[in-house]
Amino acid sequence: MNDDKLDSLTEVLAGARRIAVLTGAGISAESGVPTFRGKDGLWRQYRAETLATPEAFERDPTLVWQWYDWRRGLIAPVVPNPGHRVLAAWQDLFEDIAVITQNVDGLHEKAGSRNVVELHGNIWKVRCTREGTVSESLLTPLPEIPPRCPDCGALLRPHIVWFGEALDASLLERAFALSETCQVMFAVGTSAVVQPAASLPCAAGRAGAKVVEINLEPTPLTRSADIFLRGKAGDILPLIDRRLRENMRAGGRDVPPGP
Ligand code: BV8
Repeated sequence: MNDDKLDSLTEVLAGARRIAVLTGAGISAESGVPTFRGKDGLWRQYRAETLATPEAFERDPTLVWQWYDWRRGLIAPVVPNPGHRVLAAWQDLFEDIAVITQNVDGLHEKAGSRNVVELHGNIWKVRCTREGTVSESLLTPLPEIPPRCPDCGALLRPHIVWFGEALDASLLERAFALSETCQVMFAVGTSAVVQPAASLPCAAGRAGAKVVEINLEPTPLTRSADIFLRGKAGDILPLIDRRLRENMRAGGRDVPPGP
């Protein structure tokens, strides 16, 4: 990343109070969580419509649960990477930083981020298909597939938003409000194709925020972003963090050491 881009970004950040960050599977890739559309992505081995849809669950709940149980097993041992940790540490630098994630792996909370909007749910939560009650289920592998509600015996489903399902309206409203009132909006590790999440950075830009994209490659968002930083989130976010803290200290701010 060239120094001018880094300097102009850290200048904007030094004056910002409210930051919003939309993250996708790419921020968890360096923790070992497979992405969806990458060369070794989840969708390469499976077709989305056969698994991550309500119709698939209706047709074959065992198959869908086998896939999620396998993913839960993959995610259980992974830990947050430097990208997650920088975003958590920025809670001490900015008045307000919100992480809006499409990921279901829970790694932002594990890294210490508190204001996290999980747009697509969480792979460690299950929901009763009859009563709608949501509970946490950390057992992996699952003792029985498909799992059933201990209260009523109905099927449990992953508390995850599938294709063709509406997102939680209050979460989506909160995500747009955060995007439209921030001074800087990051889009980190997302292919920016899944709606309505992909519309958030555009909404932020229309509301006057600086839009900064961090990705290995350009996406449909890149042409409208103010700054595109090409590379790994786990490298670029720590680089921004170091330069930002240097600038803040030079400006006389008492800044804690980075993560
Ligand atoms: C809805 C849960 C309406 C499942 C997921 C408008 C236009 C077109 C289509 C639609 C539209 N509105 C709705 C749709 C349909 C659909 C959609 O958007 N389809 C797409 C594919 C075209 N949207 C929906 O169905 C949504 N529902 O709108 O409902 C409605 C309204 C009322 C009533 C009824 C219905 C629901 C969308 C949610 C679907 N669920 N996940 C699960 O996880 O099992 S989406 C799934 O994709 C994941 O959540 C994932 O997070 C998300 C987005 O993918 P990314 O996170 O971006 O991951 P991806 O692999 O694609 O990309 C990774 C990126 O990281 C790459 O760019 C790569 O270069 C980069 N990268 C890799 N490594 C790194 C890196 N970057 C930096 N550093 C690295 N190290």
